[in-house]
Amino acid sequence: FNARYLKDYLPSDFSINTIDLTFELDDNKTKVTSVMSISKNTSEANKIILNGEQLKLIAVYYNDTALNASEYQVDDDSLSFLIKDNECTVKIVTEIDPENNTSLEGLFKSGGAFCTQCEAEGFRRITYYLDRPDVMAKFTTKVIADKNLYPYLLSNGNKIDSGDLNNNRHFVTWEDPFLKPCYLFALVAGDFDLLQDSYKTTSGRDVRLEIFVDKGNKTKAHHAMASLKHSMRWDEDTFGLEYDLDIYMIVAVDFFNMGAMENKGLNVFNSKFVLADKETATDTDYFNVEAVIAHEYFHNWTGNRVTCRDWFQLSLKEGLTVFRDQQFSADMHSAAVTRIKNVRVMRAQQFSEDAGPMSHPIRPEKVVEMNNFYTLTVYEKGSEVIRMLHTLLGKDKFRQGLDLYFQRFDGQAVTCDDFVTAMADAAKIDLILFKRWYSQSGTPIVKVEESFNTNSGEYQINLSQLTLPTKDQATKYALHIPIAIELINNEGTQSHLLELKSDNQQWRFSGFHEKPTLGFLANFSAPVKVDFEQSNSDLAIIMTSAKDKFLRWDAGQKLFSNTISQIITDTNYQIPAELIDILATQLCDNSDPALIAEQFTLPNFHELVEQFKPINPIKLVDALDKLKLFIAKGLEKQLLSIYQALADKPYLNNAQSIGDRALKNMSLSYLVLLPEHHDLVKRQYLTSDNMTDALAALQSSATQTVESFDAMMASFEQRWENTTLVMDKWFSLQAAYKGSNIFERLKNLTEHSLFSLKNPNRARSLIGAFAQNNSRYFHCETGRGYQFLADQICSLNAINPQVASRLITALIQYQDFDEYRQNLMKSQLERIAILPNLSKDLKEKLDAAL
Ligand code: DPP
Ligand code: ZN
Repeated sequence: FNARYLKDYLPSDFSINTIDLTFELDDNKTKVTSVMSISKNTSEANKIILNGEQLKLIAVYYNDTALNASEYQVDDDSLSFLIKDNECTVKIVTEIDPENNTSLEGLFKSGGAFCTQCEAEGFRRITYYLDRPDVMAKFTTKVIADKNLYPYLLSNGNKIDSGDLNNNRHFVTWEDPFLKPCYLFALVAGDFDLLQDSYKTTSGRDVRLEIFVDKGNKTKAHHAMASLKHSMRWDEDTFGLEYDLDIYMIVAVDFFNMGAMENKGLNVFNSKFVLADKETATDTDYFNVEAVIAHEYFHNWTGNRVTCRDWFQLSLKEGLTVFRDQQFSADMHSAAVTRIKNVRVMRAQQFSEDAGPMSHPIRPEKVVEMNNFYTLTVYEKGSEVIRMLHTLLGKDKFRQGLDLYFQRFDGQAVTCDDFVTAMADAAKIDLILFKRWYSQSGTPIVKVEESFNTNSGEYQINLSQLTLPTKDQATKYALHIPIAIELINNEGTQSHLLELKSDNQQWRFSGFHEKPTLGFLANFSAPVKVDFEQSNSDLAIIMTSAKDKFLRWDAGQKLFSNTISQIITDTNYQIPAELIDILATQLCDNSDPALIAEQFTLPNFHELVEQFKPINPIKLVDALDKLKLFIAKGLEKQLLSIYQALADKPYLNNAQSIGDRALKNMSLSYLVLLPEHHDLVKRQYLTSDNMTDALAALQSSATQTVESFDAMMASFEQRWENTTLVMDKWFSLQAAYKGSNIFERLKNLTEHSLFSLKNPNRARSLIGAFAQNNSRYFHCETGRGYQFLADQICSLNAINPQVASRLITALIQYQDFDEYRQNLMKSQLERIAILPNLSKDLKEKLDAAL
């Protein structure tokens, strides 16, 4: 498999101006006819090389004349022939097999429906084409299928024709007036329930909104519809961006590799991010549905109207669109809690990706399989980079920069550099150094030293930055890092934004009577690690007095991780009772229950691995358990009274009620550590009328091996066996079970009639959840946890390489653990590496890791 490099980018020799597609749908022999008008971009161009994979070529016509086999070359991934004229028409007929397409790229079947996924390079599994995002064409799509089985035939744009055909077939023709790259092409055919609504844009355009879901699920689509309308309004209010077609369609399918896909006018969604009602979806699910609906909608401007020149620029659309969806969520909910959730993902997952064998800048320079670069780095760190621009420019200038970006580039395929330059030009600031964030991988460590001169009242901060070498880059340079701080003192807290631009820098602040307490990195103003030792008493001051809620929360997290560090290093360590006093003050503040729940949520296993690596994972799990039990005992009375006060509050779907449930279930997660409170779990499970509470009860039971766990799980299974998304939760709960018979259980689960590796959600719900959430057994001494994961990856390699490649993350980051475990993990990777027909996806990661 060959790597591709950003430095080798060349514009295409040819343009495809229009493409007319005709699909005659059939489970195993779908016929695709493509008629393209092609023109040369340079007079030297003569041979066109079209991408194509897994296609059966039926015929090629050049200006209406069939080419014979000597006039073209076809191999496993391309079709090439001469283009003699400056402008010509090429017709290509191919045949594909959607039913056996388990990779879920290109055209495939999900349940009874046909659907497509073309990003990044799936269109080449539909027909031969210049499958690259800078080739933008006008698409017309005619879909033909059986009328009873597939009453809805959908594609991008506006419906321009429809009618009946022979053999009980019908057709619909769609025309997308906007030029687009083929990764935004979509087709869906099936029988659905349809939820319809409409939206009037600020300028008065009426847009039809349609959400297609499996039969019987219509009532579960209302939240998605409301979320869509909120997103449309928000983007108009915040960025002046309106929708541009007369119709916006969303289709929910059960078999989908990703979360969702922003195809022009026809989003295809993993049903997990559409369907929600209180019985089947948790508050977190509701939040995520809204966020993903918004994300895909926002792509219409940041991604579709202005798209990427090449796939190395993926963060151009993803980093920016994640930033936009995060801002939207922050506006719709508690901004602090939303920010905390973003930061946890960075610290628990992105930092380790950035330090691991697949480390890459947000704009990668080398790619073997593009699907491997839909990463936390490109998405989440990419969003943090946009957020830093927002912080440096301020809200108004950021908006002006975005306006200029659209003014310059609407309808084009552009680069990350183009984006930053537009920002710099609009704000009239220098962002040359800032651009290094796009080319440098790794997480900078910012070291903080402070001093105070009692005589002069001058407070000094000294910052230095260091980025360690990563697998992909040995040499690192200083970055432009915006650092928001608070200087907390009795005379009033000051906020400042420091711009760290070199290896070392100092700042002085005067006029203090006593040393202020430093709140560092307010709102997580940059994606960095901080090296700064603060006393427990300073942390306690920040926890109660910082203006920025993120800082308050973060100080508490530091207190927890300092404590865990002590427990790990000193087996006789006695956790100080003062910890309980500090925490108790937080329980009294009842202004934001969701925030309190976050404050009491310990840093998770993965965040701590990142801080303490290389580490013996079992010691870490033990330390976490010990701290949690200490808090449960120390605050038992308070937690119990909070729990009881909230236990019987009726379910409502509003911020207060969601926050109350978060706080209640946080309390339960501590109380369950004390056997005398096990009955609370059972009671909550039996009396709950919503999935949030039922699931919280089961989660608490799985992690504490509460006696009634199996009985509750059996009743849960019986109730939900026909509800796919809920059964995913059931499998995940089983995977998190902390009993020593977990491996027999896992074996039985993989043989369960409802388990299948062909459905990505289901595969992830068992295998991913085990590797991610059951650290005690995934990392167990025998190596069985690693073996289980490797076995499943071996099977998935042939079925769905993308899903296999995601799941291998837990093994390739072996450097995070002790040597004994590193060896166990490596030997599993070596087993996978010798698979016959190893996919490109896995090969790229294994080559990096071994
Ligand atoms: N472009 C999709 C998204 O992130 C992923 N395929 O929305
Ligand atoms: Zn996206």
